[in-house]
Amino acid sequence: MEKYWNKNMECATRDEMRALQSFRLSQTVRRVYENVPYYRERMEKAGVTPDDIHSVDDLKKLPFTMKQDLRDTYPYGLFAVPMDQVVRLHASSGTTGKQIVVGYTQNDLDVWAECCARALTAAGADNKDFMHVSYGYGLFTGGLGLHGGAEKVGMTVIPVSTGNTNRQINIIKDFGSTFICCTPSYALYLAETMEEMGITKDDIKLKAGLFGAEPWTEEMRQEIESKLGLKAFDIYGLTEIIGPGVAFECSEQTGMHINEDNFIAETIDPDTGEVLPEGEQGEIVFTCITKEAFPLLRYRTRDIGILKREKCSCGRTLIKMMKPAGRSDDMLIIRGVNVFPSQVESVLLQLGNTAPYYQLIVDRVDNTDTLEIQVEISPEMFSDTVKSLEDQEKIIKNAIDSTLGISAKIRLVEPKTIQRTEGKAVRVIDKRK
Ligand code: DLL
Repeated sequence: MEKYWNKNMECATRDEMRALQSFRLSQTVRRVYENVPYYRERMEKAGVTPDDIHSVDDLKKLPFTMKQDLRDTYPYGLFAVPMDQVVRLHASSGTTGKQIVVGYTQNDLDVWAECCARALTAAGADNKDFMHVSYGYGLFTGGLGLHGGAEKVGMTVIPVSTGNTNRQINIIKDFGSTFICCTPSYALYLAETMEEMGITKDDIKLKAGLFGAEPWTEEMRQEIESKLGLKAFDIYGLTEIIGPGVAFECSEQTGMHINEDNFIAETIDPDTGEVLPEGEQGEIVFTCITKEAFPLLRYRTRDIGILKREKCSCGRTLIKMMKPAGRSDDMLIIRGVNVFPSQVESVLLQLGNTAPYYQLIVDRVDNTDTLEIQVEISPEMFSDTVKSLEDQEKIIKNAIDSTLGISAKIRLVEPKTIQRTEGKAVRVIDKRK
């Protein structure tokens, strides 16, 4: 039996949801127009006023908001309430550029906890479960975001944060954690460390995990599930919109339901800004329609994804986004060809014989882009003959070249060579920059 946290919202009819979205959108636009001079100026320039926004169909009249707008108004220029109503700040540095700051009212924190509570409930959690939170606590939204959701569900929350992997495993074992959340790459590192400590999946009680904050493939899901003995669910979000819980997976596991009563999603052509029909791949854009302190309008996420509204066996009617292939700014252009690190991950894990650790090293030699892929081999392979390693290298090279459409140099490296991370994995080193 599928469990819901808020069945009214998660299973609303299309008409009910659209009416609610339209109402909330027009209210948010008016509030933002009245309280945020930056937005008012942008809207005036675009020739729109709140009186032009009556329904979701009018969304396209509004200008986009970009990360640069957040930087230009740093730190509080886009806040829509006085600071005495702001009870929490979070920040995100990203890999490049100045950090951005976001704020929450008490009501925003409640909305956020509800979004995460829906995700946890969809993964099967209830108040009898123990929740091990290995996302970082602090300015990063992962730790405190899922913490709030788990408390709302009434789970016994274990706020471990990142670090000291051996200790984390002892806690999972001794405290009887049944749920865990961390990045998918850290989940694998936990599995690897567990093996070194001689602890098997039968010694722990984990039954499900919520993994996100970075792209990961179906193959990686299978790897995590078999090594940790749990069911792995995807969870998506970004600091600018609220944090984790913007979208979450249900038992069907064919995409993530977007919490549409709080965030309206669109896909656009990243080059022209044109809105694409549902089902077409494009850049995902979100508009917050319940946030008080930091309600972004038409925020361009840079995440490349597909929106699908199909009947889901879980009973939820919330639109789904397919696993993002990656970010348009993570996408590498190598000799003119678009390459996502997730394509490499998928090939490697399908082939087997390698550990799920890899890094793409891109450089420019004599004006030509080069791509080297360092791949960790499994400890079993490591003890093989040179000949069989060479054969393996060839097999990987052929598979990678035909998937990516460009030629890559494959370098097999010893187990444990590629650095493990507690947060988001570093998949690319681009020396051209
Ligand atoms: O990563 C929030 C989060 C925490 C999500 C914990 C899920 C779990 P940021 O640090 O602002 O926030 O990074 C947001 O991470 O735009 C995507 O590019 C990427 N991302 C997040 N979740 C997923 C996912 C958090 N499930 C950026 N799959 C987003 C693929 C994801 N990419």
